[in-house]
Amino acid sequence: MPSLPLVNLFQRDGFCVVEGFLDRNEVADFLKSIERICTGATVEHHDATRLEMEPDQCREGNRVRRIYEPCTHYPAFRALSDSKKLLDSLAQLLGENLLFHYSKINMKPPEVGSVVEWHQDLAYYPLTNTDSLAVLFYLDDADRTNGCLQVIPGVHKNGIVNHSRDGFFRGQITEPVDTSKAIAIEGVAGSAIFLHGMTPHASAPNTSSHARRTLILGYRAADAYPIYAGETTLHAERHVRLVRGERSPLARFGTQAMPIPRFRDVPKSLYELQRRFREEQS
Ligand SMILES: O=C(O)CCC(=O)C(=O)O
Repeated sequence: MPSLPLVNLFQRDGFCVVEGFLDRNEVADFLKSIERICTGATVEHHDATRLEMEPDQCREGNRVRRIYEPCTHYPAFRALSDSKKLLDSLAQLLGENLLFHYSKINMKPPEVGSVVEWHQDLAYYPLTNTDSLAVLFYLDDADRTNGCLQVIPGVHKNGIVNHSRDGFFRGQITEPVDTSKAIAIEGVAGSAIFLHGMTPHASAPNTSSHARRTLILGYRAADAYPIYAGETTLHAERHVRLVRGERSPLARFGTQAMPIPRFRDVPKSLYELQRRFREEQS
């Protein structure tokens, strides 16, 4: 039976995977850039506006957890975010008028790479409609041992589940998550995962001796306008730019109710929000 076109898979499952989206040379070049960006960074001495370090290291520890906004700060990543090949794929999923939203590189270093708890990206930044996605590019081969992405397919049309407790947004789903249908997306370096903003996803800590570096680019339809949720909305909009088509004079409203996250403060990252919640629970 021929497999469904990717756009149908994306609509049905809330994600689709394109193996070999980046070729070996592109992956190697991105890894070299990452090495340059991280060289010399330690817990004690690093630019906290650009890098987040793994916790639980000594002051000289050099394991980076996340690189913030590579597509804003570094030309090689910017070029990918503007590339025709990527935007052509995105146009099939989100339409011809596209906004770039955010970018990050989650480093998941060997042995220590942090957990990412179950969450839906759209819970973080409510929009007037749900045409929003992230593209995750594996820059290393990823499997269960180094914390490949896990998703729950087919539930992205069911709305946003609760990410709050005691009136505050916690950065993760705060009710029991039915993971019986979850799948682990193992894949070779260069694979791209197109992940709908409503698809619940997570990843385990890296227990292997291999890194699992993943470059993540967020996009949305130009008529998906941010719903103001306080200072964090301004924070989330800082890197937004039109990458294809035109800005929309109209905000399109979907049929989904959008919970408004109430943040205690502007969190450093998802990892920190989730850690705080875990600590409060224990
Ligand atoms: O790095 C991962 O495994 C998942 C990342 C993620 O969900 C996020 O950063 O929002």
